[in-house]
Amino acid sequence: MTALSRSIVRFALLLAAIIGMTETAYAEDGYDLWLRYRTQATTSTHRVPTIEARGDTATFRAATEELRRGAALFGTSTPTILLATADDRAVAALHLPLATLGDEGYRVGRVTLGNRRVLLITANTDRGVLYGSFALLRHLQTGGSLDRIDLTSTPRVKLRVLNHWDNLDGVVERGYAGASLWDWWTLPDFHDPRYADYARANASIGINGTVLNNVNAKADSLTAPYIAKAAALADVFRPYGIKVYLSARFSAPIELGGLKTADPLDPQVAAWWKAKSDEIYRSIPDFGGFLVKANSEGQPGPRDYHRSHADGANMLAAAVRPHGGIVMWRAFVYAETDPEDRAKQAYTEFKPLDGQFAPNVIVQVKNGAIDFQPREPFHPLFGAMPKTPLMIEFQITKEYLGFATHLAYLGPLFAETLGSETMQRPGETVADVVDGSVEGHTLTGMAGVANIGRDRDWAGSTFNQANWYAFGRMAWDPTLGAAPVAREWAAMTFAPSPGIVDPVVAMMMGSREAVVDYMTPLGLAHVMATGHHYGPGPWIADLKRPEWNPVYYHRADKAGIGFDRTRTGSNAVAQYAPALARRLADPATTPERALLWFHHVPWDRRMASGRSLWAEMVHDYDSGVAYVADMSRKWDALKLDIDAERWAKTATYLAVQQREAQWWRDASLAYWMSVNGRALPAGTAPPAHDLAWYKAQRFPYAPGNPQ
Ligand code: BDP
Repeated sequence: MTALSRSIVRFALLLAAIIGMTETAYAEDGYDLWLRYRTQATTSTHRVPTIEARGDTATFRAATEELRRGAALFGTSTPTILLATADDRAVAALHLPLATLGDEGYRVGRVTLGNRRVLLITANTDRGVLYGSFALLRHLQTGGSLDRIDLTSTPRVKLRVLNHWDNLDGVVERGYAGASLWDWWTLPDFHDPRYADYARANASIGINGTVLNNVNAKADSLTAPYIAKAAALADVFRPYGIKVYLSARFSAPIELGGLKTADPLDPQVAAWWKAKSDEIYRSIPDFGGFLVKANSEGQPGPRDYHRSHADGANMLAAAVRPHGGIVMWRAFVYAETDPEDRAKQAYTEFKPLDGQFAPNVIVQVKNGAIDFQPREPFHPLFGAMPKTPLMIEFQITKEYLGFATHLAYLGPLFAETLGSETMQRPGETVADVVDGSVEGHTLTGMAGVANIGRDRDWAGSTFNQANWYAFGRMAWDPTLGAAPVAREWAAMTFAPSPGIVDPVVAMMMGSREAVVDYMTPLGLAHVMATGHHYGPGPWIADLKRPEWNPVYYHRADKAGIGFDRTRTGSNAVAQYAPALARRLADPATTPERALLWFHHVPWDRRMASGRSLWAEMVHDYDSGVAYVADMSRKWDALKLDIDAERWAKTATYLAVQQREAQWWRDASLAYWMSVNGRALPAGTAPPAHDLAWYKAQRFPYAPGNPQ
């Protein structure tokens, strides 16, 4: 298309939008997320569906209102939509098999009531009805028809929780989408309308819990004024089925209660927490409970008093138990003084505690054993603590995957971890552990470190919204698959036409692998710059604690590269099930994508491709960079199909990503060459600068870095 005809098309579209002939919006800023409810129809005439709600709770009202918002999706053939719970007389008379839906599942389908055909959204609870309403809207947004519609679904995981690493001063640790959404200062008085929109977005993907404050918690969150503020948020979220949780600082009895100790076995400490919990429940009757980061990265915890993590968790669990609350106790621990391989420490600490946790404790384990890297093998605790409910923690915010500006769809990362076979029992996957099916645990959960902030588009970029979306959908059902979820999201976020969905999903599906390729190929990890983790820093070797230094993780020398986690090294492989441990103990049977995570191997090692390891690394860096260029090409081709504002921001971010992918590749190669003294394979472009230049880059104000 020539520039002139392109402008003509643009002008026509603009005109059409202005006179209301089409719903193609030009000023889309991403605020509406995937809840846009626009149609592709060229006419805006539609009838408003008749909605009959057989219930008058705030949740029923939220469902009704949402369906009204989406009225345009129903087009002209509008059925009567009936919202009713299973105990409604008319619904009960239908004898539908609703018992298996539990208290959050739903069923959407056409039924005949008396002599009326209606579209029935039913469930055992009003929350289920709300989820069903969102499912119906999603079905229409993704191009589904109302003929023979039959949507039935029950969540496989009970707690589907966002973790906000939001500080009370509005700074979000590892946040790249602006300040915290919670305006603690004007709470509890002012209810920013965004709070309700946040709740709608979460309910639409099945998220049913939110931890409001950072795991690096301040005791202040547990004071009366802040409890009142949290209660105000809980009031807004309640109709949407979302419970509020708080991160608890373990030393709060000292800081707030004036006690001399926070020893979990001290009766006064236990009594303080009990009284504090009672106080919280007086304001928030459905308070979810506490999330705790203890004895990790300087946080206080039971180990300070020579008590175990179980002692600490159980004491808190006893405080919330009378109210139905739970404790999510994090396993992300590595001690300041412990020389053991960092990847082994959580297992070493927690595995012996299996069976010692109270029934309302769930141990929250990061997807991998280090820290949210672009790729990590699944955490060895999954499958290793059968008597303990384990929830998985993913990071939705991309601390180590290019912040908000890099396009990296995390669906494949979530799916890869959840689909990993633990080999503890035949066929057992991480998802089977997480959904509790292996041991029959009913307390199950998935946590995602939120990527949400005050940015107009909530997540810092349109494509980051997909990671929030995918987290919720895959927490509801870990077996959904990354590609189907991406398709839904693309259809809802842009339009349900293959011309848009196909290229967008094609961009997304390889995007995380591209980040792995240009940052941490073949099992490398934690080679990012210090503190903010922005950009490459594989050369860093001067930080106080060994495991803070990238050189600790890659161990590159003249002969080879990689962390030996076999018997000749840290023997971390032995933390996996024996059959898997055997496989990972041998470089020949270790998947190449995890090679350098488990093995120190020579630069000359022959890879499956026939290339040497060194040539393979160079090849991976180059493919990562090339993938970004290809995403840009695909995005350019969509220019006329996507509203100008969202298109332009993404295009700009792709250009940033291109530059930074190149920087990662060049800096990494310059450094590896300084270590291995090798030349680049023939035909490979040399780094743009010398190593000293890369080493000299400083970014003191990179976002998200706690000061
Ligand atoms: C790391 C982050 C740090 C968090 C920590 C955690 O760099 O900011 O506090 O994880 O999960 O990824 O506690």
